Amino acid sequence: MGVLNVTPDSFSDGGRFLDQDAAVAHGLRMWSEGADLIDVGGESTRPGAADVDSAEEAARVVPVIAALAGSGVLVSVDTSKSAVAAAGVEAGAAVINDVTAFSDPAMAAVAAGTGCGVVLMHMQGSPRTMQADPRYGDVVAEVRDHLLRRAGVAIAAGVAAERICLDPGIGFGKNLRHNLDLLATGVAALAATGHPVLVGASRKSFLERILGPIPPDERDTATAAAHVLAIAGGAAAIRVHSVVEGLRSARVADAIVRGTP
Ligand code: PMM
Repeated sequence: MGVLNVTPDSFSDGGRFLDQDAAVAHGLRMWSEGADLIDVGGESTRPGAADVDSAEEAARVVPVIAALAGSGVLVSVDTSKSAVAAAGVEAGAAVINDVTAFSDPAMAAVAAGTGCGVVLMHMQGSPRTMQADPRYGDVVAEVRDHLLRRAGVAIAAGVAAERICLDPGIGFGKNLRHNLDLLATGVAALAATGHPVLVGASRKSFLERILGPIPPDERDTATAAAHVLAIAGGAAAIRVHSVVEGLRSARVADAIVRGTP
C-alpha cells in the first residue's frame, strides 16, 4: 500500500501533494513502481493534528481518487468519516481504511452497503492526545481484543468477514515499548485471528527513538527492517512511502519466510 496524503500537514509528506495534479502523478508513480493499492488520505493523523471537516476532506480526496481509479489504479480511502468514505467509494475507491476502526457509527453501513474492503486500525485516544501517556496492561492482547470487537461490529452490520483487514496502529497511542511489542508478537497474534494484517511503520517517529534523529525521508531502510519482521510475523500488507524499497524488501522477506518469491 503506497501512502498518498493530500494534506498540508502530514508528518512525512504533508504539503507535497496538496496540489491534486501532483498527488495524482505521485499515485500513478507508486502504482507503476509496483504498489498494489494507493491509500489516499485528506486528513493528517499526526499527533496533535487539527480536525478537518467532511466537506474539506472530501474535496481534497475525491478528485484524486477519481483520477487514479479512472486510470485503473486500486485505491483505498484513508478516512474516519462515513461521508468521506461514501464519497471516496463512489469516486472509485475499493477499500475504506479507517484509523479509528468505525468510530463513526454510520461507517459500518457505508462499508456493508458498498461491499468494499475495510481496514480496521487500532488507536488509543485521538490524534490530538494519543501520545500524551499511552498505557496498556497487555498491549498485544488489548489491541487484538479491541480489533476483534470492532470487526464484530462490522460483521454485524453486514460486512463480510473476509473483507476485513486488521492493523495494530503503530504509533497511534503507543510508546516505543508498545510499538516494539506489537511488531515483535502483536502481528502474529492478529494474524492468528484469520484476518489479513496490515502494518504501517513507514518513517514513523519510533524509528528515531531507536536510532536518534533522522529526517523522515531518510527512514526507509529502518522502515524496511520493521516491515520485514512484520511480514515474518504474518503481515499480509505493509503501508509505505517508498514503494521501491518497500516492495523489494517485502519480496525478499516473502521468499525467505513463505517460499513464494
Ligand atoms: N498510519 C498513518 C495514516 N494512516 N492507516 C493505517 N491503516 N495504518 C497506519 O499505520 C496508518 C494509517 C499515519 O502515517 P502518515 O502520516 O505517513 O500517513
